[in-house]
Amino acid sequence: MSGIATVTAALKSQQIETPSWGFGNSGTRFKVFAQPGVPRDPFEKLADAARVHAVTGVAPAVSLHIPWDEVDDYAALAAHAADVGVRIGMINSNTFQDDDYKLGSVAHPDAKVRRKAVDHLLHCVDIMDATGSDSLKLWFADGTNYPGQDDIAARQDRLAEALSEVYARLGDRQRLVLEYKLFEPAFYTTDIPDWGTAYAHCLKLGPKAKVVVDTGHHAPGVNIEFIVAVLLREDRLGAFDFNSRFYADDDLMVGAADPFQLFRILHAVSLGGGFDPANDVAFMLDQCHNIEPKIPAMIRSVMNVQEATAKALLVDVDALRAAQLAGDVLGANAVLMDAYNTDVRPLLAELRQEMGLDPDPLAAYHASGYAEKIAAERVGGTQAGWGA
Ligand code: LRH
Ligand code: MN
Ligand code: MN
Repeated sequence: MSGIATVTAALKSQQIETPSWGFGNSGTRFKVFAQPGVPRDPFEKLADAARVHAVTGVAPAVSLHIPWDEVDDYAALAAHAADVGVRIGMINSNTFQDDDYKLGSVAHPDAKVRRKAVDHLLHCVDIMDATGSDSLKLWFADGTNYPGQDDIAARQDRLAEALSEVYARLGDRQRLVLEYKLFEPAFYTTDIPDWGTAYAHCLKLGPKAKVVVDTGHHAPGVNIEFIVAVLLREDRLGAFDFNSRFYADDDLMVGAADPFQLFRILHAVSLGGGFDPANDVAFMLDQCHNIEPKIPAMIRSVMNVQEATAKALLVDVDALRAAQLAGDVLGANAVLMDAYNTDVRPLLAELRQEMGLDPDPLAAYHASGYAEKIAAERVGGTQAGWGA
């Protein structure tokens, strides 16, 4: 295959997973601005996600968040996903919304609360069984607010014990991916604050445990591509939660705040073999659309990941290696910048046409009349949102 054929083949096979919660109403702690046509249940969230896939062709999987997406019949939900043209992706656990979790969930000092949290995680594995999902995605809000509030090492022990019980329950084709976050909602210690802590737990658990890099979960200035390169080298990069941020965990559309960082991260993915489907790196979006229309925002985000991926794949790796080995600092940097500064939009438009799609996914969505249809149909009932 020619260089460009390899790039287009990789772009066609890349899958970008969308989050069910990104289709619901969300906001800040100051206000949730409700939007017309927002889904009222998980079935409608899947229908909306299917529209994103229909116009982009690369978003066939949808992450669920439990209990936000709790239903009585998961086989029916999976069947509905297939009917509308998508499938259920990762199952995200939620052990942060009950009053019981005030002092934590799996690291809580009280064994009864830990039991409740682990039971929820096991319930999530049951849902994986019922839906065919292969990944359990774990993020814990656990931590403390004040020095002395709890014992840091004891909390790690409790966390490790909970993780190993869940790990033991996984089937042969199932895995868990563990997400870290520097702070929030805990402000003094967070029990999994960084990739090192997540990696240490994954190493102890075994090969079916990998790390999730949420691009909004680091201190400002952290070199995320370095983390990605190291995790890929250790075969422990499980997934991305893509979003962008200016300050903290802003959950803005991916590629909006710092497209160059997104390119650098995806360049590290490319060099580390992360685009090879055999390496099982999931490219997920984890963002909340507070003021922007949700389905178009998701389409835009998928396109932003595709554009950054295309640029990363266009890096002339041979020229880069030659410049690096020759100690040509400026030459090596120029190779990278040439790729970053390439306008890949015509390439992606052509690729979409080859896939039988409209070259302009947003225009295709707007022309479809879907937004008007759901605004008219979805009246009454409670609109699902972040936390509903
Ligand atoms: C935590 C997080 C995690 C949750 C999601 C709703 O900040 O990134 O992935 O599951 O937000
Ligand atoms: Mn996340
Ligand atoms: Mn987050």
